[in-house]
Amino acid sequence: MRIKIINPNTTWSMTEKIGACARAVAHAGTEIVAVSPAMGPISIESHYDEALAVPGLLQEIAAGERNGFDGYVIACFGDPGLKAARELARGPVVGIAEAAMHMASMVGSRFSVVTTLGRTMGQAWHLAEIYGMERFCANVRACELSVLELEEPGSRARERIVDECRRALEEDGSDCIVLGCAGMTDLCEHISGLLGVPVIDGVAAGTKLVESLVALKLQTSKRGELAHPLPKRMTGALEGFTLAGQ
Ligand code: 2AL
Repeated sequence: MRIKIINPNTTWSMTEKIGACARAVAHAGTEIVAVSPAMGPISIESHYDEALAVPGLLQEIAAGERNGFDGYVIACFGDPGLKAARELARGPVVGIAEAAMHMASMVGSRFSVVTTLGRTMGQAWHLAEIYGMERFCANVRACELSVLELEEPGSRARERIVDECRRALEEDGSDCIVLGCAGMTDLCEHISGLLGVPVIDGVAAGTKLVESLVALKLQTSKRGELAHPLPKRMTGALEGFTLAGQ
């Protein structure tokens, strides 16, 4: 089985970390290929960043289809481009926010999301709402850390995140934590060890969900909304995204 994990930002140190964490949970027979798009923002922490991350992400899905991948994980907590990626892919495509929230709903009664900047909290709430996870989501909290601060060795990021997770359990009435950024993937075991509750990292959750869907031979439905997009000419800078007839 071959799974492609796409970190939709272009910071490769983060992509390598994401790949290592996915490999650590995948079966020995599963090949994990972790990539960043050839173009896009270096981190995703606004709606603008998210919109501009999507074209490069879709290029990676299209390339994955040509190269025979069985499934995909979109490794950014805003789940950018998820539905468009599903239209292009035959196999399953899972976003890390949807994976983490669904898994959290199965191991706890209510979860708190602990994310990076306060401005990304609205998107996390929006996703909880559209996934039907709002009733499981006790709160969304931010550490006011930028995504790239998570990549800085020696930064106080880890302590700030642990503190916020602890406050979440004390104040939100939640019994498990969802990590709100792919860049937090390496902190999962450390935090669950300290706090003694399930801590769900979407990269691991997404990898195992895609692995399960592929093993069950469950592909993206091509009947209706998620059918391959219609053949269409794209113009200007997006000319390369023109879709020929299938
Ligand atoms: C993210 C993430 O997972 N990757 C990224 O660049 N931004 N999410 C976030 N809430 O900051």
